Amino acid sequence: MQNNVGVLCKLAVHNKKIIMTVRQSSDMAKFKQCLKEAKHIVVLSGAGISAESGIPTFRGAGGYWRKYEASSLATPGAFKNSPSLVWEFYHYRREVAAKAQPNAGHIAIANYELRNCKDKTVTVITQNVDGLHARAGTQNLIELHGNLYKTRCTKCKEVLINNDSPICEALANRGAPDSKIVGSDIPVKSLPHCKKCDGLLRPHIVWFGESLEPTVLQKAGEVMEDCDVCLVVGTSSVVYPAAMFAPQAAARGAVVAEFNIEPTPATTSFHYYFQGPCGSTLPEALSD
Ligand code: BJW
Ligand code: ZN
Repeated sequence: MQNNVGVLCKLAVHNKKIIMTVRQSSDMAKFKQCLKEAKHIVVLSGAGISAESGIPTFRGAGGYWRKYEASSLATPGAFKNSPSLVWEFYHYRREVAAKAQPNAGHIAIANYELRNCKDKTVTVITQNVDGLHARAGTQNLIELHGNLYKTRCTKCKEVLINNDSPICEALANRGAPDSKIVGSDIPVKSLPHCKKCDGLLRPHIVWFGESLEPTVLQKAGEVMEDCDVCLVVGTSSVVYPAAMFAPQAAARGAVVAEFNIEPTPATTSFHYYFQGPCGSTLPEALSD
């Protein structure tokens, strides 16, 4: 891997751009030294960390289910318009994620936390809803956008863990990603319902246009504010508020390293960039 790739590190905070005189680096040995000296470490992850577990990312070729862009179904409007279609989509994703296994990237992070928890804090802030960080053994975990295996009642708002497969009888053998399948016709009464108040259940996931849970957002803000090193892993850094976390940390002086197969709009804001599949780059970065 090339050292000192020679990109000036631009730190953008809101619309103010500060040009720093440091050069972006891909010097793994130097980054590992920073990690050694750090006391508070945050890993901010996105869909790319689960790509090597076979879970499609949101943007790019894999980000379609049937003819729909995944992000067009992750909206309150899509659920209002067709709860049946949106439940098929989430049923499919629940089944895919349940069969997937945490990969070398998830495991490297979990093992790093386990080895270092006596003298450092290591927090994973994930945008992912697949549960793979927790299954790899990560303890200190903030799930910003919810979880595929939690439901929320649209009426009484109760949030419950639900690992049923299928989540209801009517969704058995549904959710195939085949682009020739048109529409979805499961009657609302046959979709998952609340055992307490009989309200329609929805996935406990933050859709576009919805606010993140205030307590979750506050906790994430606090650990980002405290961290001295941040690893930004497998995220396109285009979805807010998560997209601003790492550039803000870099702007106040934290060391930020990005791990991605390709550059993102945020890459030039960061001190280190490690290009490649994070199932390979993370085990190297987080080994002793
Ligand atoms: C690899 C790899 C390998 C592949 N190794 N790397 C400010 C400005 C403009 C807009 C807004 C703003 N503030 C809020 C908004 C609106 C909106 C937003 O951000 N829109 C943008 C798209 C412009 N945000 C919201 O609505 C948020 N709510 C909010 O802020 O409320 C207040 C508010 C509302 C409206 C206006 C203003 C304020 C909520 C966002 C919720 C996001 N929800 C989703 C779907 C739910 C989860 C689900 O169903 O699974 O979350 S969207 C989707 O994107 C999902 C993801 O968590 C999220 C981020 O995607 P991610 O993880 O980065 O994945 P990809 O696919 O984009 O990237 C994968 C990356 O991996 C790529 O870079 C690859 O190269 C890389 N990769 N293989 C390493 N092996
Ligand atoms: Zn209810």
